Amino acid sequence: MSRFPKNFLWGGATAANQCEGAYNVDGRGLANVDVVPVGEERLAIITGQRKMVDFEEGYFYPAKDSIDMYHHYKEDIALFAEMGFKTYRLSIAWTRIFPKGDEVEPNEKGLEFYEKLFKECHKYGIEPLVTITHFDCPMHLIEEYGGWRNRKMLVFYERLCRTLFARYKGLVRYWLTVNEINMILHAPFMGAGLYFEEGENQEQVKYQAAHHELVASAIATKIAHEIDPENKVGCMLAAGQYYPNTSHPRDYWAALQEDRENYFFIDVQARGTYPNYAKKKWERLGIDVKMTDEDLDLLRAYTVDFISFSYYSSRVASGDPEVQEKTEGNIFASLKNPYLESSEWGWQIDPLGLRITLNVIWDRYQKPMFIVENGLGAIDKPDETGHVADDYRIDYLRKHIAAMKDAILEDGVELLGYTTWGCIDLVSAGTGEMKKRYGFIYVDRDNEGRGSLKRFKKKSFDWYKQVIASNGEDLD
Ligand code: P53
Repeated sequence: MSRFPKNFLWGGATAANQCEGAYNVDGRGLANVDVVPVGEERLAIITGQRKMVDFEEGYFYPAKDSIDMYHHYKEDIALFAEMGFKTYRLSIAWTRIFPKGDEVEPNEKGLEFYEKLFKECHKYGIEPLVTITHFDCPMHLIEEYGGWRNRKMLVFYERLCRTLFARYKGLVRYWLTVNEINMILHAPFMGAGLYFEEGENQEQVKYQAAHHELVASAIATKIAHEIDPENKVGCMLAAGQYYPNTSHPRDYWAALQEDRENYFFIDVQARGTYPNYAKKKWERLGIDVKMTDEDLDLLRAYTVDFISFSYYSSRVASGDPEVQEKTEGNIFASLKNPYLESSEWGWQIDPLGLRITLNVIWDRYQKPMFIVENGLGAIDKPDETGHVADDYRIDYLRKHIAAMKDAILEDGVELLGYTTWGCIDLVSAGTGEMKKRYGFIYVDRDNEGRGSLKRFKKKSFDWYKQVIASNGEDLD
């Protein structure tokens, strides 16, 4: 009988800015994600259309305190261990290590924090999986240099990587260079610290910044291997296969174009060269991405060891300009798929789409994969004891794990592990809300920042524990 691989890495995932809080503690500097408030203007700010570079009067900034994992990490990791996590994906807050981003010497307090955290993981046999930058860019680098549009970012990012790889050698083996690297096209301020001036060619700026991120990622892979040959470096894509809206060839063509917009990044990181379709597109749009021969050598020589991605939903594309009905509530708004149900935030639920996505990525790259985000954002209603009966979340995860199992056992894709998104409730990246919860662990905190911050196990906590204990055999 075929089973999940013996060393399959089950676990959960978070990102620094969405859970740590303690935004000004122990020398931490200000980052882009700190100054993104909840509310109507959030979308304009994360997309770089409205400039907000500091805290402004009259806004609420949820990342300032978040669920204060900075001070609760021992308690939280103990809970992860109780579920049997084999791995915990987290991200480094760049501004804890280099508060402004361009210093030469790192902030020892910041380095210590993650060192303690990684040791805490190892105490329980949990392998840390570290995202080097997850929607995270020091504000100083944005104001002084323009964020990733500036080539100097290569130097600052390399310094960050060297510092991390040297300091955490033996403690961390799995690294992701840039979270959801394709997000730069959809939420450029959140993804890459970009905001735009009036009349600027935004596509030009985004692709130039993307080039810098891609080269930086190759450099990171190079030095990760140099510092410790045990290191495994992955890229990270916001994935979700596009379906054609109908069998009309122009709809298939549209879906192919949309997929390419996303796979473009992974084509470079996994294959090492810019695809022809991208060069042609740039030509057509008058985009001139400045790159050196050395850049191209680095991209070619240092491709990633594995491909990680987030998956929440599949997407739909149409080549018919008349077809317009979009799903809501998602930076990756796509056409509505009439065959699928939606979450409370309008994200469509498609477990088979995960199997499809896994197969497409496997066919395209033949590199080991890692699902590093998947889950259901929902409104949880705790009873008087704080317990949440989140059967809807169990149902979502069960179906997605079953689909992943089919991809491994029936289709033969190579998958290293699976980490659910927001294994403990945290602040939503898209909306900044607290009430959009993904966790196995409920955190008493609301949209306005009120609450005791107490942690409670949800029903899904015990369910996931049993999934891991049975290595994915017992999903009921
Ligand atoms: P939230 C949109 C579409 C796909 C992935 O998102 C996305 C987003 C951003 O909204 O981001 C990833 O919190 C991201 C996480 C984020 C998670 O998906 O908006 O890597 O930081 O929290 C879920 O529900």
